Parts: sequence; structure tokens; C-alpha cells
Amino acid sequence: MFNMILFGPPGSGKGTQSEKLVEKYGLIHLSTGNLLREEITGNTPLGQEAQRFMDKGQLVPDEVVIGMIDSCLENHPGATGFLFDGFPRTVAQAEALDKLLALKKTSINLLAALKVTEEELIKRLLNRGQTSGRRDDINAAVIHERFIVYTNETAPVAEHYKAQDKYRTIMGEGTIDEIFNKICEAIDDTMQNL
Ligand code: B4P
Repeated sequence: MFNMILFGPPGSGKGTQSEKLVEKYGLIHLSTGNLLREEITGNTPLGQEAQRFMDKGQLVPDEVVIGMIDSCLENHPGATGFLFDGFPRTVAQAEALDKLLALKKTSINLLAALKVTEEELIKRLLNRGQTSGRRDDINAAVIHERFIVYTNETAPVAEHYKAQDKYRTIMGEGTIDEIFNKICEAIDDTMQNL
């Protein structure tokens, strides 16, 4: 199996690149952001709870997100690999993911971290807010809160995988195809050394 995390701040292009990567490598795409938005659209109790956090730019509680990922892994017993997009976002989520994968006798092979300046991120998110109607992208104060949460709670996840020698940085500015090619190089390199 080949399992990777696409990592980076809000608006760094995780969702955009994930769609291309899963097509090329045949990985199962697990985006916690998408899963949570599906729950919100379905107006489920989980979605109602998640919406309260997402509207404020805060993270949804770990136990909710970890439970969601656990059932997704169970739902794909024959998968040849997973691409985790927007997960893990806390060290507790990373530790839980490592345990869930160990139960399946597998592990994370690569964390590819997209690097984008804050100025470019704000531009992308406000732009998306105008077209997608995503409530967390419309308000500059909510976007600012998401950056604070990223620095305090999510950035330490990179250290967790650096310590395991799984961490690679990718310059996340340029055209979508240029960035895609750089991520593919990191993946191919990692796969060759498995
Ligand atoms: P996510 O859905 O994960 O979204 P994101 O971080 O905002 O964006 P992403 O990096 O995927 O950007 P995208 O490709 O779309 O999270 C939303 C919220 O859900 C979180 O704030 C949190 O509340 C909650 N949540 C999710 N996972 C969680 C977890 N594990 N634990 C707790 N809470 C969780 O790109 C953004 C824009 O840039 C797009 O408009 C795109 O078209 C554009 N773009 C992309 N690449 C570009 C490029 N190269 N050049 C120019 N524009 C580009």
C-alpha cells in the first residue's frame, strides 16, 4: 500500500491537487473537509455540530473527525492506498491515524507540505468565497482565525512526520500543473525507495 498526506494551510491547494493525484495514482481520496460539508448538506446531527466550529474558523473536535476516518478506512478494505487531504490537522489526529493504519499493517509513506505565502492564500480563499458560497471563505476575520488555528494546532503535525522522516516540502505557488508535477516527483521518489 502507499499512503500519503497532502498537507498545508487553508487554501494552499490540497483539494485541487488531490483530485488530480487520486486519478493518476488510483488512491482513495479522504478529505475531512468534504466529508464534513456532506454532513452539513445532509443536515445530520454531526453536520450541525461541525457547522458551528467551521463557521468560526475552528477545528471540528478530534473524536468526530477520527471516527469519520475510521469508518472510511473500514469501507475500503481492498484499497491499494489512501490520500489524506486536510487530515490529520492536530497531533492527536496524527497519532490516531498512525494507530488505525498500524491495525491494517500499513503506515504513512509521505507527507507532502504545500508552501504558499499568506498574501496568496487570502487572495485564493476570498476569491473562492465569491464563487462557492462557502461560509468559511467569505469573512476575512474567519480566514484569519483559520490561519491562527493552523499555526497553533496543525503545523506541529509536520514535526510529527519529520521525526519519522516522511516529510517533503513542495512550493505551492505557480500553475496547478507545475505544482502537480512537483508533488508527483516526490511521490515517485518515495515509491521507488519503498
Ligand atoms: P478544508 O476543506 O480542508 O479546506 P481548506 O484547507 O480551506 O482548503 P484547501 O487547501 O483544500 O484549498 P483548495 O485546493 O480548495 O477545511 C475546511 C474546514 O473544515 C476547516 O477550516 C475546519 O473547520 C474543518 N476541518 C476539515 N478537516 C478537519 C480536521 N481534520 N479536523 C478538524 N476540522 C477539520 O484551494 C483553495 C482555492 O485556491 C480554490 O479556489 C482553488 O481553485 C485555488 N487554487 C488552488 N491551487 C491554485 C493555484 N496553483 N493557483 C491559484 N489558485 C489556486
